[in-house]
Amino acid sequence: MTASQTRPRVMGIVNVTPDSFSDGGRFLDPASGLGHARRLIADGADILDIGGESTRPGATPVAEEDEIARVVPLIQALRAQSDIPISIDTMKPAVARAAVAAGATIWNDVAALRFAPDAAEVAAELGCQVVLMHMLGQPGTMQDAPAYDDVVAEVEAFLLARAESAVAAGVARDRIWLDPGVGFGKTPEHNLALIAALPRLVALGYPVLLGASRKRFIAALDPLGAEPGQRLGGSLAAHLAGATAGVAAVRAHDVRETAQALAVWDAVFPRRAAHT
Ligand code: HH2
Repeated sequence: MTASQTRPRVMGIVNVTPDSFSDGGRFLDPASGLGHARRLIADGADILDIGGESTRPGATPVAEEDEIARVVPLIQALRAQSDIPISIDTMKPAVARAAVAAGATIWNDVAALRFAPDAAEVAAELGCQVVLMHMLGQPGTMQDAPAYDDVVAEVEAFLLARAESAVAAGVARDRIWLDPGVGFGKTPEHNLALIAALPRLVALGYPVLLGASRKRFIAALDPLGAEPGQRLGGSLAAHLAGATAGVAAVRAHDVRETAQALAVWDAVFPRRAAHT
């Protein structure tokens, strides 16, 4: 992140998975994955986040070599056509390593470098930026009655501890991002408390990533209910709240609409302080 940045960057989501919660199966073959990625770039994405394994509860775990086979050809093809920053959404060091060799520069780890013993060392060795996200428990069971005494304090303490652990392993402090992990072991109330507390997380001094796109807490607030494809309004509202709090980036499926919403927000508040 640079000091001159005035609005959050848009991280477009490219899921090359058969079972992601909102777009599983749509972009699994290499041509449609690349077509989707190019579309997101045209729509205004600043970063692309490429994932080959769904983290939704009940998703089938993916073998390392299969995950690499899903994401690496896409990263290589993209790298040949565009210099957009690419992030790899994986919990596996070997996948991060292969993705960085193919041209990714950010490792987005929803496990915050906890699920593999060598994760922090590999992140340090790769020298890439690292997103450390909060998740309570494991993906398969994280939504089974998540409970906290004080969700904001606990998520904040977790993220700070993970950042210190990454630094101790050799990751440069200025390459670390934090993410409260909307929907990862949280009730709708927990998610809302964390979104409301984003200024406190931003004040920790690390770039903050917010990923609220199409998540289930939005349906919980909609008296009509809403399938994932019907959660754009709620996604934009949450991401604009993040923008006001000073987050560095928002992770979105609907890149064009998100970029447009942020452009209007940016034009309405042109004189606010620049983000870190
Ligand atoms: N959310 C998802 C996946 N990765 N990474 C970060 N840093 N923050 C998030 O909030 C986040 C994330 C879940 O969304 P999606 O990729 O659409 O679904 P799935 O995990 O089913 O592929």
